[in-house]
Amino acid sequence: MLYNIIDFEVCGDHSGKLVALEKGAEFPFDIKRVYYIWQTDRDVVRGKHAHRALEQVIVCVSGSCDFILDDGATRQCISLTTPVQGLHIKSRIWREFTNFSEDCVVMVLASEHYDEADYIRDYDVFLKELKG
Ligand code: T46
Repeated sequence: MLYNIIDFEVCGDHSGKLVALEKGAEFPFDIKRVYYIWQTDRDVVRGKHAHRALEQVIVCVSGSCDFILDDGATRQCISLTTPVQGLHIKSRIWREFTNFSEDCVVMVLASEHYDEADYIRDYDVFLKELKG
């Protein structure tokens, strides 16, 4: 499985909408880090790596962008277009993301603290580690 889509519960009425993400049955891991990305030009390709252990839930809280996911056997493109869904990516999945709308803000909820040693930034090394 390359990814899961999590549908968030939305509170709100005519005064606006709210999504709360808390540790609990509906969330797949304990959140240790949150970061967000914005002001990325449409054609920039970010990511281009996999993680050895890290899991993430990725939410496009504004605008849209496309994620290309790859497990070494299958490659799939998923468009993120709504703040009411999260893209859950487990470890050992190669990801690239691009096609950013001007108003795109990507928020990432991560299962681990930042650790450069957790990154696999070379696609051939990624394939080798999958086989190993
Ligand atoms: C993913 C997408 C959605 C830090 O210093 N601390 C951090 O917590 C992070 C995430 C990054 N950095 C530094 C490390 C690099 O020098 O910021 C620079 C860019 O980081 P990274 O290559 O992780 O950025 P993206 O936008 O290519 O990818 C990130 C996630 O790492 C990635 O797994 O899925 O956001």
